[in-house]
Amino acid sequence: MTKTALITGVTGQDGAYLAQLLLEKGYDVHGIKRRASLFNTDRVDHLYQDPHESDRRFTLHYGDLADSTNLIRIVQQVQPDEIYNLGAMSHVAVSFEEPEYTANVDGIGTLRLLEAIRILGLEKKTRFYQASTSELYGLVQEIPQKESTPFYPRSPYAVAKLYGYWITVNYREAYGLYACNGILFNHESPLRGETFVTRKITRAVARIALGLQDCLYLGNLSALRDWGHARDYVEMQWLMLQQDKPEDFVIATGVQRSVREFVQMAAAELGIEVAFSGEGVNEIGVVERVSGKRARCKPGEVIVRVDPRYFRPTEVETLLGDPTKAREKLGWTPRTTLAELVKEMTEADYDAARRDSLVKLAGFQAYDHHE
Ligand code: NDP
Ligand code: GDR
Repeated sequence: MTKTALITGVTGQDGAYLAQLLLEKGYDVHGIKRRASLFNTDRVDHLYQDPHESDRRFTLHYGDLADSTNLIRIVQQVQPDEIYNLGAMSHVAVSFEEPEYTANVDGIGTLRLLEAIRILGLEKKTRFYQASTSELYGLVQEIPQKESTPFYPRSPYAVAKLYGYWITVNYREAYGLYACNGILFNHESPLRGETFVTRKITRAVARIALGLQDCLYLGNLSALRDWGHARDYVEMQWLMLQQDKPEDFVIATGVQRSVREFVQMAAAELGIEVAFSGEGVNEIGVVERVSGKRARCKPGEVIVRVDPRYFRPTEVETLLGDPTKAREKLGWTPRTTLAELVKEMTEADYDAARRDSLVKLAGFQAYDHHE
């Protein structure tokens, strides 16, 4: 029997990887996308199937986690075996600017989906995955963090996700729903949004190497994170819904690095050695050595500076996950090392920057010439 999955947030980083994985596993995949004034389906365009194709297995529906009538209608129409709730206002810094919207979408949005399952009498049929987060640990109470570590959220985003976490647990206990939380630590990829720190770094380093940008402005360089690859983490999201009974799992690599170290790793991929000096807002990253042919910058150039506008009112300084339970019960281990992740992201951004650079330097002329 073909299984049917419904993914909220299908146009996001994880949604794109998960949709691909489920299609490969033979699922019929439905995704919810938001109406926007510009195309917003770049990440899933390669999966798009014309609505006129008879054996279409990937379908997009307009919808929004802020609209319960729409969610109920889509769930009724799709009758999913599995719902993956990945949709969210997912940027921690932006949640301080849009706290009420974040609570509505990330917190109450989760409730709306769980209620849709209940209202439609699908408690026995539909399994539910909630995209919970290491941000729940916030001001950490224990190192490393595992499933039993107490939460201490530090942003409107994390507080909204705390509601999403507990309402998922509550519906599991109250109504016998197969509902699980994946407590995922940071996971990245070439599809990561450009304003999250890893992608901001790999994109900037590539552009600096090619002379398209002079300097990268960052906030807290000392923040420590446990970074994995999104492709590995969506596999776990699926695995969590295939067990005999629903449980919550921490998903992490167990390796921690600072933002500063991430910059150095990404720059090194392109032959740029960066040394940091100074303190606080005066800290700078300077090119110490350049090797190979890919980077045009010179030793002595300042390519990283601190801009306090990227500081958060309350920061999460350190996160490090303990994925022992996932390894033992799901047989899950991350496949991609941090070094491989940094390489993949930097190479992808270097290719993109090279295209920009070619267009800037010769593109229009070359185009005219060939016409
Ligand atoms: P992205 O920001 O890349 O994607 C978020 C998705 O949610 C996008 O498809 C976005 O649509 C959609 N969305 C935003 N607001 C709404 C709304 N009101 N109604 C419906 N959909 C909406 O996030 P990721 O893919 O990185 O993360 C997926 C989930 O996992 C999120 O819930 C995130 O909070 C959580 N998470 C992520 C981690 C990470 O490190 N990546 C770690 C732990 C948890 P649009 O494309 O139109 O903006
Ligand atoms: P995070 O990811 O807040 O952990 O949330 P982000 O990449 O935004 O920040 C990581 C750390 O880097 C510091 N930082 C900067 N961050 C950004 N975005 N821009 C900067 O210029 C910058 N300089 C330093 C931050 O202060 C922070 O400490 C991500 C999201 O995907 C959430 O949805 C998810 O729940 C968590 O990961 C786990």
